[in-house]
Amino acid sequence: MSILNILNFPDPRLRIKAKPVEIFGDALRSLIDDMFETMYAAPGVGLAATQVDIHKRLLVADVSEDQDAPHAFVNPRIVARDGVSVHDEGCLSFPGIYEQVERAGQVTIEAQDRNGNSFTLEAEGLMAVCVQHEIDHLNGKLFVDYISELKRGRIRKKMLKLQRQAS
Ligand code: GNR
Ligand code: NI
Repeated sequence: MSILNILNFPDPRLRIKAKPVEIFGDALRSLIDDMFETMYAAPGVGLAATQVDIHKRLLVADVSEDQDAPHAFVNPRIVARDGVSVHDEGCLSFPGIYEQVERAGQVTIEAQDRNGNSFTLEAEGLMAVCVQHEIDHLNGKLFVDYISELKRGRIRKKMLKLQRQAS
């Protein structure tokens, strides 16, 4: 297993739209394992393949306290949404940035698991927030796209400054 490099905003690769996963096999399972290891090490509650520069429709999530409830979603689709919830969101591609985002409160997700078997999951609370945030990543959309252009510009400047200092 290995920890993968996470792209930081405003890296243009975060805007690439991911393509469906068509081949299920050892390479996919090994990528999923690496994504879990990367997410747990960060630590984060979710990670989309886009964030590790892999433009396939695949995400991992674990919103449990004890990091003992791993969920992998391959080719996920939200097939129903209900209610509204506003949550303070962070993103591993924006270290130190938190913003309130309004999303659906409950979602029904259809996806495939690591072996290609289809399943349906109803999510609410942080899991619902997380899956919506991750599916946005797969579409090249970021949580700062929901806030004002002024705030987004300030965040962009702050991120670029941090990246200059780090290199
Ligand atoms: O670790 C994460 N925490 C989080 C908190 C509130 C809403 C969404 C998230 S997802 C984020 C990890 C991440 O960047 N996934 O793409
Ligand atoms: Ni994110």
